[in-house]
Amino acid sequence: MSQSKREKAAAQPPIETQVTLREPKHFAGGKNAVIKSAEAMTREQGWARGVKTWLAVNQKMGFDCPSCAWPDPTDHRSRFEFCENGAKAIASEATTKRIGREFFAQYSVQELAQHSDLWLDRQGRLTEPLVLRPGSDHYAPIPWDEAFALIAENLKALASPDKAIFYTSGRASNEAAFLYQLFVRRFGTNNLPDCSNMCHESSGVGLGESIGSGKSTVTLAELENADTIFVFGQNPGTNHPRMLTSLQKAVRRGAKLVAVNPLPEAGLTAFAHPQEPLGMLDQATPLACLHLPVRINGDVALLKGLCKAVLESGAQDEAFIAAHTRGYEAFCTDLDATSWQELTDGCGVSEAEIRAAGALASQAKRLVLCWAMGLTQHKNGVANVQYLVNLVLLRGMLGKGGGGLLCVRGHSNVQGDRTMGIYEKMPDTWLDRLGTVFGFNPPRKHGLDTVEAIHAMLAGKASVFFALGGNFLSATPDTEVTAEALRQCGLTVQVSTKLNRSHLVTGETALILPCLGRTERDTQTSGEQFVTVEDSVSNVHASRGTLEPASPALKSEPAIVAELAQAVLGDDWSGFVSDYDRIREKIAAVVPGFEDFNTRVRVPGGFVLPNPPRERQFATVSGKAHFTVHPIPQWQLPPGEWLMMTIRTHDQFNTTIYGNDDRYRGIYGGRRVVLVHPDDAAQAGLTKGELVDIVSVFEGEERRAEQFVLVPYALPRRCCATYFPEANVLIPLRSHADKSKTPTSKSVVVRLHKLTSLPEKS
Ligand SMILES: Nc1nc2c(c(=O)[nH]1)N[C@H]1C(S)=C(S)[C@@H](COP(=O)(O)OP(=O)(O)OC[C@H]3O[C@@H](n4cnc5c(=O)[nH]c(N)nc54)[C@H](O)[C@@H]3O)O[C@H]1N2
Ligand SMILES: Nc1nc2c(c(=O)[nH]1)N[C@H]1C(S)=C(S)[C@@H](COP(=O)(O)OP(=O)(O)OC[C@H]3O[C@@H](n4cnc5c(=O)[nH]c(N)nc54)[C@H](O)[C@@H]3O)O[C@H]1N2
Ligand SMILES: [Mo]
Repeated sequence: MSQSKREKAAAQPPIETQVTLREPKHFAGGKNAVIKSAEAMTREQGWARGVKTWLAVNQKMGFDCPSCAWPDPTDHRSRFEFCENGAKAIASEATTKRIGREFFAQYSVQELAQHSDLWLDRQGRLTEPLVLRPGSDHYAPIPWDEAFALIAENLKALASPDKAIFYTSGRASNEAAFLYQLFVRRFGTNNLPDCSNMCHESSGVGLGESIGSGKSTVTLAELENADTIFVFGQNPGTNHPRMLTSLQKAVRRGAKLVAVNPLPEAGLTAFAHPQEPLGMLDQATPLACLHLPVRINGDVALLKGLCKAVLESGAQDEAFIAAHTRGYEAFCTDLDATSWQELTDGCGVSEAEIRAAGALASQAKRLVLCWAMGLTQHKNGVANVQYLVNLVLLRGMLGKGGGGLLCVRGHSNVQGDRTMGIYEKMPDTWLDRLGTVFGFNPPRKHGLDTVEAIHAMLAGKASVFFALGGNFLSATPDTEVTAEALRQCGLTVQVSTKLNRSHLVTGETALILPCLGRTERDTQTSGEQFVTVEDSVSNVHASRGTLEPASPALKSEPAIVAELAQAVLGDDWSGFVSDYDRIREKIAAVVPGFEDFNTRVRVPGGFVLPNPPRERQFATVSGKAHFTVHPIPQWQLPPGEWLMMTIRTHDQFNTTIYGNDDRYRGIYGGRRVVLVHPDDAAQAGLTKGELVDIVSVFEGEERRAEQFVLVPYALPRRCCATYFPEANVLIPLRSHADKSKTPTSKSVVVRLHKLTSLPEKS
């Protein structure tokens, strides 16, 4: 479909190269965490409203923090149960700023696209449904019923339901997600890609194959009681700050913490708890006793080394292995045949360091392995996760009262959304129950995941794109390609709280449907409603907003989905909207583990879903847990090429930019930076502060991101780091993990091209 008269809006944020560099920090938290929380709160909300949200967040009768999926303590909750970045997320959502029809009359989509992501977010909350008509450059108001009718008309006109794509971001509640997948499957497709495809999909696939369940096997209390904790590829100081409270507790009890990360992240080095008097004085507790500066994507080699060290010290749990696993012999044969030289070459960490960490893993009585995006976003992301499983199986640490796997999730309800059926390939048994409870035959053909959905839109095989939250354009790889894919669509629809770039790069017709956020009261005809979420350790609990909605025209996500379903399917879904207990009754009937949902979720703190691997029950093909064998990934980088990871700063939540600082890494006032080892920089003739273009190289194709400021930084040789989403333009759509299709956001081969120098800023 052509975009008649509309000029293209820029898919990438504008180039801004101001940056100030200071020394990186050696601890996370402290007084600055409190100061920054208060700054965000006062700037966006004001004190009265701000304190009201602070007192309700993560409390048993309050709302679930819209930031990460870190669990809440079951017993000892603090009066302020949130972190600096939770405070920023709340401030961003609960801001008192508003944008409505005047704003969109003033700015065309092309003009809006000239602004930074920070600017877009700072404009305030969306307040009414908006439409961008064919040929027009400005969004204009549209009544809700007309918006639903427009979507219904477009969906019904499709030659097949498979020509529509229904994306979900992991902030949607269980109730919204369940209704949404029901509507989508009743409409006739499994095209339900979600942010998880770009996130922990490698974990889900790897864990599913190896232990028969894609979820963590430990509780929060078990983490805090562990004696040995490894944190792989995760930056909790920024992305899961409340995890530092748990790590600090464990370390104070004598636990040993090992950080496996190319970067010496401040949050893994030490933590000053901002709610402790000494913490407020920046007195920090040292955390990791060992930092293994693994090369980017060196984890398979490193984990093989750890396993080899465990075997050499005879610390394997033979009884557990014999009773509960398969594949042990092949696993040992592979390790025997792998030399220490191959292992150290493969990860860039010395044999002595691997052996030191291996000794800790061997001696552990309660070993917990935690991980996040540093492991999943590689071609061999699934293999990375399966080697974590191998190590845990070797030590018999599943369901042993304390040890296990902690897959640290991102979005606050991404795990719950999957439990509710947001998945392009839900198992047949699940679909059978859905069909029986609702009296229809759900489609069985697997749907499209995120990468496949982009290909389908590009090829004209899908032409309606609907997003329940998120920022598809900026979160997905290959920004310019994804932009073209979205521009090919006849209709793109975004259910959103705040303005983002996916509202600007659209199909021929585009809709913005503004919804309530977590912090807001949700009142329906039967009274005030609550929703539910599931955290990283499978705890399901209620979330009740406390604030007056940003606008009377907002609808809740369940209401939007239900009204859309009514418009498309012609059924009456109003019962679901008037009382969310009616949705939960159906969830209880369809989803295993949710029996008596309405009663159990009303118990303060909620309930924990069953976790078969903890009981040493493995729903794998053999009924046992599986050791797996994978080769060490080989990176033969010719001179002048680097392996790049795209990571988050301390001032963003994914594509939502709260500020321009990355305080712990000492980078202030700008986001367009590329971090390289000082010796690599010197060798390449590059100097601190100079501007480079980054060119990625993949299967003979080149992609360019312009003008990044060079920052010498302590990371392994031949590795470099940039920030997401500015660098997404460099990630080829076809470069994704085997089996999980997670884009390789942390393994991008790049060259750095010299430009003219910037004036010295620091
Ligand atoms: N404040 C805030 N909180 C968030 C988010 C946010 O953007 N802001 N995002 C949320 C979401 S959706 C998610 S998924 C999580 C993300 O949480 P993280 O996974 O912590 O996020 P990233 O910044 O991608 O950091 C990945 C870490 O992995 C390391 N790393 C990169 N490559 C490798 C590698 O090859 N091997 C190893 N061992 N390490 C590597 C990086 O140095 C970095 O420390 O956080 C969630 N919470
Ligand atoms: N290069 C690179 N790319 C990555 C990653 C990476 O590490 N590197 N990480 C990947 C990961 S882990 C993830 S999870 C994805 C994230 O992908 P997404 O989940 O698609 O992106 P977000 O930036 O979290 O979405 C932010 C938008 O969600 C909307 N929103 C916020 N709250 C709500 C709400 O309550 N309801 C609704 N309906 N909308 C809301 C707002 O409009 C906001 O602009 O990005 C992935 N992309
Ligand atoms: Mo994520």
